Amino acid sequence: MKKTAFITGATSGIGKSTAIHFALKGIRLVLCGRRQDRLDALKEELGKEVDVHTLNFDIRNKEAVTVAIDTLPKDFSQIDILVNNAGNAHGLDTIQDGSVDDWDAMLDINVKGLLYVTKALIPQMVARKSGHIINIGSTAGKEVYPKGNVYCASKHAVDAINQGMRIDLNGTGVRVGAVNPGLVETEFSNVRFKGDEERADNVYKGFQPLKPEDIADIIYFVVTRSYHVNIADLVVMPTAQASSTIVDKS
Ligand code: NDP
Ligand code: 8X3
Repeated sequence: MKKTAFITGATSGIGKSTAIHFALKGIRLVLCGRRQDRLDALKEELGKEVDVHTLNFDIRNKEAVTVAIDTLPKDFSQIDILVNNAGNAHGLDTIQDGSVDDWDAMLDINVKGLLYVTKALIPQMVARKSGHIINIGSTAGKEVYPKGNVYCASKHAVDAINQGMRIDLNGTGVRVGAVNPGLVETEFSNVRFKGDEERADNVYKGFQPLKPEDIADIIYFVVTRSYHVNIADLVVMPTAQASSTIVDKS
């Protein structure tokens, strides 16, 4: 029987590439995001390959998350794979200059939103004694970089939650693991710099960054291992990157 994946943040970047990769491999999809036009376009395109259902909610809205998941149509209600991907950085400022609104956004989306979605989907996985949760962390969750403060904190929290989920779900049959990318060229920096495209483009200039397709390929690898194999925590960087702050742009 075909598996069904629930992907948050499917309208762009890593989530969108994962949706495309999964569809081409025959994995049915529940795709989430706030931009309805993009959800519609994905449904139209990927619906040629597999069954696709879309959900439009702001992951910060606890009630909207719960209602969306609780009212999934019957043929999409069994979720085999959850990719907790929705997230972004907002701003790049010292802690003394940072915006409280940016901090709220990062903690509410990257941490609390991930928890709301997971909380709503875990019970069915535990009841079936099967399921796979992939948490998209970051190298920023392994190492703090200058002005990264709260974004790094949010991704360190994802790292801790990933470990905690795996510990607590041990023995239930549900697999839990994280994929932690370094620099991937997506809309990430555009969001971080609030639409300043020149500043966003500069982040990826002078070296070959990862493409969202690279991460999608890795996520597909992670979810297609034999059942007794759980990739618990995977870090992937561009070859030109050695750490959050060391990137060869020569
Ligand atoms: P993008 O900006 O391209 O995609 C972010 C996705 O998250 C979009 O689909 C967006 O959908 C969704 N999203 C953002 N805010 C909300 C919200 N409030 N409610 C619902 N959905 C939301 O960035 P990436 O693909 O790069 O980022 C995906 C994940 O990868 C993030 O968790 C990020 O932290 C992580 N990551 C990214 C790296 C990079 O270098 N790009 C490196 C390491 C990790 P919409 O706007 O339609 O709601
Ligand atoms: C995204 C990678 O280094 O831009 O998590 O924070 S970085």
